[in-house]
Amino acid sequence: MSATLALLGLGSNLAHPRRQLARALRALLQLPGVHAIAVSPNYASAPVGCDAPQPDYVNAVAAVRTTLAPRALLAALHAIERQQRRCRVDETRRNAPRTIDLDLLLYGRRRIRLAGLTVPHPRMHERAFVLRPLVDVAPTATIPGRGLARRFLGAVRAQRISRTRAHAL
Ligand code: PH2
Ligand code: MG
Ligand code: MG
Repeated sequence: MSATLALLGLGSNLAHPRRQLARALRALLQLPGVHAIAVSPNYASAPVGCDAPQPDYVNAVAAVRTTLAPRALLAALHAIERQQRRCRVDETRRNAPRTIDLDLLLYGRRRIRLAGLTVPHPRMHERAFVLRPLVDVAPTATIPGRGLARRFLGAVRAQRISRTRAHAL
């Protein structure tokens, strides 16, 4: 089976976010059928779209080559979230704070609409904390149906994000 380039969003705003991102990356690298190509720097930003105050996020994007089908890849991402004690049952509020959030942003040039899985991620083009690290690792990435990801950077420049250090892998 041929490998597909997938772009994954990582985010955390609880329990030592940088460590959470490093731990999730290590787990990603160990997945059978997933080979990391590039990982962006970490970026810190205020929470977007949250109704109550919560800590700032640390975000990054990883580019991987994978032979896993989209559903299998998503299941593997959810398993890593569970290993890091992300507790979805506590997340009665939309966008509740989380130890780790792993999002399948892009899967090749595919558009996918399945229950619980929409690719491209429907809000990725509106979020600086996704676009900036995505363009770092994949400068020519295209969001199917929308065009070059980097073309959306201008529209989100009012969203403040700042490069921040990374925890050792
Ligand atoms: N994730 C969300 C909601 N809001 N804000 C920032 N800055 N970073 C995130 O990763 C993030 C968010 C839902 O997944
Ligand atoms: Mg998610
Ligand atoms: Mg998310």
